[in-house]
Amino acid sequence: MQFKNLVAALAIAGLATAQTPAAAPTKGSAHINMADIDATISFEKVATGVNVTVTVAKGLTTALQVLPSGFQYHIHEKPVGPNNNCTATGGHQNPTKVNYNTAPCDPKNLASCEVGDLAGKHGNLNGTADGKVASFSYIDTQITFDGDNSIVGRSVVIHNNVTRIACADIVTGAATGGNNTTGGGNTGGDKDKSSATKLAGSLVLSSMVALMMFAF
Ligand SMILES: [Cu+2]
Repeated sequence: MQFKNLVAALAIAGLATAQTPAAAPTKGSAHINMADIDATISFEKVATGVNVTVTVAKGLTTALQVLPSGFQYHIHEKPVGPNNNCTATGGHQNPTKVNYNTAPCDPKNLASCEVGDLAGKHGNLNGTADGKVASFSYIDTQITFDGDNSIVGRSVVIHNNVTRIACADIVTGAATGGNNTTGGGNTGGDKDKSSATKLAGSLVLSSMVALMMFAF
């Protein structure tokens, strides 16, 4: 009898583990790899906000650049659509409903900026002769990995004046390939989460089997 109780307790513990919500991720990245543009925007939670690292391996040339001020890039509300459809990403991440058209983002007054307006807050990407932009980093104090300002499930879009020229989903975990909807696929998925879920699942399964074996 006691052993049966133990097995039942194990099974319940296994179920409880499986139902515990996963902690918010602390890392993510968008690897843009389309339209001859290769750019990676990485995000990592730090004590003061989210550290953002931008690296452009190719594609942002001065020949392509329309505006003297450079290429804008933002976090957009929704993921990229099928076949790298950047229009499907919707508008900029803007939970505070800032009206960008009437008052441009002033980096010294973050309340004036759309949360997802990384270029407005931290500067545009300046094109180069060979299209590469040296890696640079900054800390954004608005974006987060959970809550209203969460970047999880969103995307990054690069613009050339008003044209959306390239985009990719933000994938949590460390990126290993392109995040575009054609090509590399979402290879940078949250592996920690999936392995934790699998472990919880196998605990439940083994507890269930044990319970069935000893219950009768
Ligand atoms: Cu944008």
